[in-house]
This record gives sequence, structure tokens and C-alpha cells, in this order.
Amino acid sequence: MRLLVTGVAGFVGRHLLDRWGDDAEIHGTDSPARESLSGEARELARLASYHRGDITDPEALSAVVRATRPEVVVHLAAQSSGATSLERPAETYRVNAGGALNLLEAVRVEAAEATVILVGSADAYGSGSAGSGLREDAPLRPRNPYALSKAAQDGLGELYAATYGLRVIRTRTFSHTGPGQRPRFALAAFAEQIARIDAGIQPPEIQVGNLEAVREYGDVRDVVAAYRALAERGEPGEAYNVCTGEGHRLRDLLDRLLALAGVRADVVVDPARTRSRDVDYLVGDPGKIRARTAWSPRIPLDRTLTDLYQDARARVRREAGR
Ligand code: A2R
Repeated sequence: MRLLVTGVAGFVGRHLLDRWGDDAEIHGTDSPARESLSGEARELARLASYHRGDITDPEALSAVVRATRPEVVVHLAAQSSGATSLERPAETYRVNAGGALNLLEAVRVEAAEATVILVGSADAYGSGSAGSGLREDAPLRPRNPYALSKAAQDGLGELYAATYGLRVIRTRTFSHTGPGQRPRFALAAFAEQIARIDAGIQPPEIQVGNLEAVREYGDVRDVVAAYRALAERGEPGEAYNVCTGEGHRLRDLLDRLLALAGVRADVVVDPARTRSRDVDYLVGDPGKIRARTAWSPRIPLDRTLTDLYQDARARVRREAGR
């Protein structure tokens, strides 16, 4: 299988290379802002070719699609943080909605037979109702600029499939984490702070945002397996939740991380970390992807949390010179 992965040097892209790298020819693109690829070299060495280019530049992107002639495109490039989107709404829309449009156009013109995995976000649903998993036919009611940009991407994907017959498969991926995630995201930020406390470079106090939100926390390694299952067996034109179906209160996950790390700390709620109009309850129904592809998540939550913490601990110790 010949793949083109946008945003390949990001968190999910590097796991995708780890999981697919041995039996696919993978070409990748990522932002020119990523000047230094050190630390990512191991994963990126698996690439058949690497192209620096901004997803908002339609000509550059078309040239990459033309040169690599992909059978499958996995679109990961994005401004991926809801919190950042509140500070940079216009840029988020330009990169996420505009970038998706550029990609779909490039595929329409240069590689019309390719299957496109358009990686979206369950944030596009807004909040669900406590106790029931969101299905794909739930309305999209985005609550922040990131969610809106992903809802727009979803609409574009549906349009290009229906109007131009492109083989676009949209995902609505619920929160996921694992080793290598940047501390812009809640669980990774907790892990980082716990590791700093453990290393003695932060007082035993953890700054947190809204701990009452209920969300899923899938493992990124299961998520990339889902993208592969969708590329191989998903139905073009359709949208699929990528989710576990299990919700967790963030407070409980923080307690589990502290227990796994063997660290004691006071928890301090920092209003600056609480996003306005934050999603309260976001849990999906995995029935559709399971029925179509037989994919289901395999990695238990405690393993995800342990691997996330161990990775943060190793990085913090390295940076502190221990
Ligand atoms: O922001 P950077 O320098 O870390 O680069 C990110 C890249 N990216 C871009 N690439 C091309 N043109 C742009 N204008 C542009 N802006 C950002 O996309 C990064 O290397 C990659 C996304 O990786 P992460 O931020 O680590 O996101 P993650 O967790 O891998 O998420 C993958 C997908 C995204 O569509 C999320 O919205 C979704 O999964 O949840």
C-alpha cells in the first residue's frame, strides 16, 4: 500500500509510522515550522519521502500528491488544540478547514482513486448527554473554534464524496493519548507535572482545569490501528466514530496517574486552564466502526496511563540532566 500522511511528524503521525511502517510505502508531509527533526528522526527514517510544506499552500500540496501518487491519504495535519484555537481562531480555521479543502482538491485533481482518511474530531459534536454514547447521526454542534473547523472539514469530506465520488472516509475521533503527546493536552500535562514533582523540580502541586468533564481516553496506538482498519475496510462517503465507548471523569484519571506514579500532590484549580464553554460529556458509541471493520480498542487504560507517565518521566529527567 502506498500512503501519503500529512502532519506525519506530529503525535499521531509518529505512532502511525511505528504501526504501519514495515509493510507500507509511506510518504509524509509536515509543517515547514518544524525546523529541527531531531528526536523524530527514528520514526521519520521509515518514510519513503518527506516533504516540508504548509497545508494552506494548495500548489505545494498538489505537487506532493502528484509526486507520491498515493493509494491512501491519511490527513493528520492540523492545529490540533482546542485551547490554542481560542487564542488563534482564524489561523485554526485556515489550517484545519482550508487545509482539508486543499487536500481534497489535490486528491480530486491528482489522485482521484485514492482513499482519504479525513481525521476529524468528536469535539465537532459539542457535548453529548450524560449516560449515552454519541452516534454518527448526532448533530454537529461545535463549541469552540477548533471544533468548528473540524465540523467544516467533516462537511467538506461529505461533499467531496457525494459530489465528486471521492473515496473519503471521515473520522470523528474521541480524545486519545499515549507516549509522546505534548503537554498542551490535559492528561499529558498532568503526566508532565507529576514527572517534574517526582524529579524534584516542581513543588508538589498540580495545576489543573475543569476536572469534572467526562471524556474518553483511548490509546493513540489503538487509534492508528482504527485508521488502518478504516483505510482497508471502511465505506467511502461514511463517517465513523473512533472511540472506546467508555467515559472517565478527568479527576479519576488524575488520581490514577498519581497512584501509578507513586506521587502525592495537592491539586490546584487554575481558572486559566479551564476553557470557556468546555465540553462536559463526550463519549462515543463505537458500534458502527466495529460492525464495519471489526476494529476494537485493545490497550487497557492503565497501560496507556503508565506508558504516558513513563515517557514524560524519561523526558523530564533527560531535560533536567538526571
Ligand atoms: O504545529 P506543528 O509545527 O507541530 O506541526 C503540526 C502540523 N501542522 C501543519 N502542517 C502543515 N501545515 C500547517 N499549516 C500545519 N499546522 C500544523 O500537523 C503537526 O506536526 C501536525 C499535527 O500533529 P499534532 O499537533 O501532534 O496533532 P496530533 O495529536 O498528531 O493529531 C493528529 C490529528 C489532527 O487532525 C487532530 O486535530 C486530530 O488528529 O485529533
